[in-house]
Amino acid sequence: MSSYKWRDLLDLNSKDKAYLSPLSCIAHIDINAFFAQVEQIRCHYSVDEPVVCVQWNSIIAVSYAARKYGITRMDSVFDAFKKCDHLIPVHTAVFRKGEDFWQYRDDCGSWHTEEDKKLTPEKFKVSLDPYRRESRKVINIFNEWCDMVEKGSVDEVFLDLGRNVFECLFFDDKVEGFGAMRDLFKNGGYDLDDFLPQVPGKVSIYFEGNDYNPSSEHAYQDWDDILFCLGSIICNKIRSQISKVLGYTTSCGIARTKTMAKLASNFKKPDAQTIIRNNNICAFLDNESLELTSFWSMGGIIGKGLTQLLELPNEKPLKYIRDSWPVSSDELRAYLKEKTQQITDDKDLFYRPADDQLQQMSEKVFQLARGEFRTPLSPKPMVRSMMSNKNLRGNSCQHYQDCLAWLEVFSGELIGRIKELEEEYEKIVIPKTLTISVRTTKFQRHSRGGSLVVSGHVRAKDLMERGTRLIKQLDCKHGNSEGFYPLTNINMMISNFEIVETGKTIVDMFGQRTQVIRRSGDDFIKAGDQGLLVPIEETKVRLRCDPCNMNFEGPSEFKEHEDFHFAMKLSESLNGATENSTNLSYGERRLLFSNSKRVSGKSSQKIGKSAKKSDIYKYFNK
Ligand code: DCP
Ligand code: CA
Repeated sequence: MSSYKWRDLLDLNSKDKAYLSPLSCIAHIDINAFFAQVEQIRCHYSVDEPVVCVQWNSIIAVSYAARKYGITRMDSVFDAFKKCDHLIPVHTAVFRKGEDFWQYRDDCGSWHTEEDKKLTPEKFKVSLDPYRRESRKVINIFNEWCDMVEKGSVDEVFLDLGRNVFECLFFDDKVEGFGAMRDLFKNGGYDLDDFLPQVPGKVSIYFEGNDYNPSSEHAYQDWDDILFCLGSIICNKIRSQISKVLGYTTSCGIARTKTMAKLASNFKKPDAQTIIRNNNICAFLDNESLELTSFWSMGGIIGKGLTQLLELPNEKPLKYIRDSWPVSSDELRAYLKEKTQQITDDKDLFYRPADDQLQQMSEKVFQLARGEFRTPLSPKPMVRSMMSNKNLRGNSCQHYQDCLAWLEVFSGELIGRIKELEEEYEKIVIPKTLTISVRTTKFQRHSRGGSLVVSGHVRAKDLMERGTRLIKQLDCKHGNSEGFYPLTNINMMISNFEIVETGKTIVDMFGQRTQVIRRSGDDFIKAGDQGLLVPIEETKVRLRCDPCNMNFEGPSEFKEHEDFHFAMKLSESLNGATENSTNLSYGERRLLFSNSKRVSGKSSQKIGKSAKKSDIYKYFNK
């Protein structure tokens, strides 16, 4: 008979209960050498070419091909060239001071000898936009497969596979051999507290990836093994789709908890997946030299402090925890309490847990050492503020005009991020407050903030205008003081976000108080004066498409017209657009066709390296 109950299995079907079930099945997937892979694929290098992603002189991501030469993130690009003379450094995209868009400058970088090819922090600001964009595409794939996705960082996620494995076990026609179990489930002749039947003697599914199993335990002792096996098949499919559609290799771990899944994904890189079945948890923790500080959230001072307080040995420290405190976390808590009381001088301690933390901390350590620390997956809360920041070197900001040039960059960056947020949550995000802050050579900080009055989608111009007024005030007040210029830091922050459901018109958003001209696709403007809201009674809402010079009677006609533009955009995305297309917004047209601010031959924000100037396929695919 199984050691699991029907309740444990059925709980997998609940998003709230699955992570707590003894049959929980969690995956962690991390993109290998993320920024380096993005650049390798964008620039059409092969996986065997030693690509590194560079920010100024520093390497921020090392491809696995470059790792073969012993290159690490600690190396400067110059050190890396010493280790591999055919290194392929690719600099991140950059904003140029005074411009509100980023672009790749693929023939530039600090390693070039020609002065005009060097990218310097005095004139540029790094943009991580391309990586966030790629990250979003990967997340979209996870969301297609899984109803519970937690974004860990820009390149990693946790997946609760509960519903996926449940469905596979009971309903997937391609998964054979579980007929008896399916009949039992359908007939419902069981009590939730009944134990599950024995797993079938003959199972015709196979683990995909590396089933960590050093002592060659039988593959299918109980239903958890079956579910992990199904989980491994599902993860392999998800990872294959990412690789096929986007080109990225990933590493994946499948285990009972988030912490174990993360350790498992880190176990084999690149392009691998490791399954830690419940029977093999202790073997994995003990044989693979894992310690308390190996766990996510224990890497810092707390893990180090607990290692000291618990006097953990170097050899198999987690086994030591299990053996020393075998029954419950109460013993561990009592030990920790006594120990902290013995050491009175804080200088001798890395970390002193407060009394009210002891209970929680001892439970956590007790569970971590057994691979049993269960935490729910949580969707990230929506950000409520955003900052674009620049640390300034030398004389790169020595007067008011320089400030404006950096504000252009910030406005462009923040608008890009607002747009991302809007796409991610399918909502309209309207920042209501804007703050400019500067730091002087004398380390003094000065800030000025104020409300931002915008209607509908906020534009770079809105941020720039408001920012300009604020920086003017700062400049008037402090600009002549000694030690103000050159500034050492300047930033723009937007906050106090108003979140509006999409699909609502500006009238829905602001009530029957606004007079609105709806211009094109999603671009609203207020009529009349300086952006003040005008009572609706004064005039009827006008629905108008400026590019086509057409007015519309009602929202449905207007929507139909919008759909026409959307379809045309899609067509142009495949076939190429012309400069006089009415389906492109001003910003899109400028990005695609304006070379005025660009250096020709360089790939730009929306256009891949090899793409034709009018090929917006990539853009609309994003
Ligand atoms: N990153 C960075 N600076 C750091 C750490 C990371 O800019 N100090 C960026 C670049 C990485 C990305 O974040 O590509 C993801 O970080 P990871 O720690 O996951 O490292 P990689 O994905 O580069 O490598 P791995 O294959 O080991 O996960
Ligand atoms: Ca990674």
